[in-house]
Amino acid sequence: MSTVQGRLRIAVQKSGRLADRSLDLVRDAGLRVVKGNNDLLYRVENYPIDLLRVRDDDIPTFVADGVCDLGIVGENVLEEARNGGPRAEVVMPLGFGRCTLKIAAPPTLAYDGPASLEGLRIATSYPTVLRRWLDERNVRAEIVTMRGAVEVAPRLRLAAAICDLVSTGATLEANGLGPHDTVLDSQAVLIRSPVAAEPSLRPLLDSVVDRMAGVVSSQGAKYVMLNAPRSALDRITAILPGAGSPTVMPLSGRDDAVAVHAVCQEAVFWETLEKLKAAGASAILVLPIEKMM
Ligand code: PRT
Ligand code: ZN
Repeated sequence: MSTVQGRLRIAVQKSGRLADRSLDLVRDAGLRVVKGNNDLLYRVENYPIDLLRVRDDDIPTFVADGVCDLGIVGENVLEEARNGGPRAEVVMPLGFGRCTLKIAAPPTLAYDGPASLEGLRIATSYPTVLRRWLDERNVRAEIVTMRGAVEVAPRLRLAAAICDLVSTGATLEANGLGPHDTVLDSQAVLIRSPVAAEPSLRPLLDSVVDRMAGVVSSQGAKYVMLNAPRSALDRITAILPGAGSPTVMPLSGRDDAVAVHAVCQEAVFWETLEKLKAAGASAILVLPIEKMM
């Protein structure tokens, strides 16, 4: 049995690095979120859906157990929560919350690949992920689990190296640590419960997933319109980034030129426009895409 009778539940981080973007995604999918008097639970006023706002570490379990139907969480947290029990299914990567779980160490440690860690102590908040990574490489090392401030472990002589999340690398640098091997590349993902929702709610659940997929795929995508000489059509469509097959339409009163419309999945830079122009394109328009399905 999943969720409260008659309502879907989506687990999101209450506060922290993923909280705002998670809420944005929910809103962009057309769910009108209203804050109730309960801080843990926000209601969606236009659908029978609640947002459960929790610590990110609780999200994988809530979704795996069917307490929530969907969840938004970092892959790092999801992987760390693997325990051999039922698992939440990853629906799709969401393109935000990117970071890397990395081995890092002071310069005094001569690091030359995972084997350099043999017999050492490594501090981390991700013991499960690190253990798997070391085992796969036949490295025996001792893992010290720390909830936070992992980067100070080498200075306190608690560990010879660390395994921690990095985004800009500023924290490592400030602590005199150098980045080495990558243990995991991570970003926020949408996860779905293996426990089936009530039959009456399944179409709504599918529609929320589809809408979120639409929001994610339209992010960064642009609609490009231009006029092209027929003779340069192939060259011009080849320049359009990630366009698939564009729509080509006649221009009234002109046999030598056509209008080209295309959805570009990748960023369209000034350089691209300059190349299009040099190839003979004119009247180039680049428009944002609000929704895509
Ligand atoms: O309270 P709750 O448990 O929900 O939150 P939390 O404190 O566990 O997590 P939070 O909000 O800090 O991060 C949530 C998720 O954001 C993580 O699980 C990752 O998936 C993702 N994320 C993305 C990051 C970072 N980037 C990141 N840079 N999580 C942590 N960091 C840390 C990093 O470890 C370093 O200590 O931020 C610090 C700054 O990083 P640099 O490299 O930019 O200096
Ligand atoms: Zn957490």
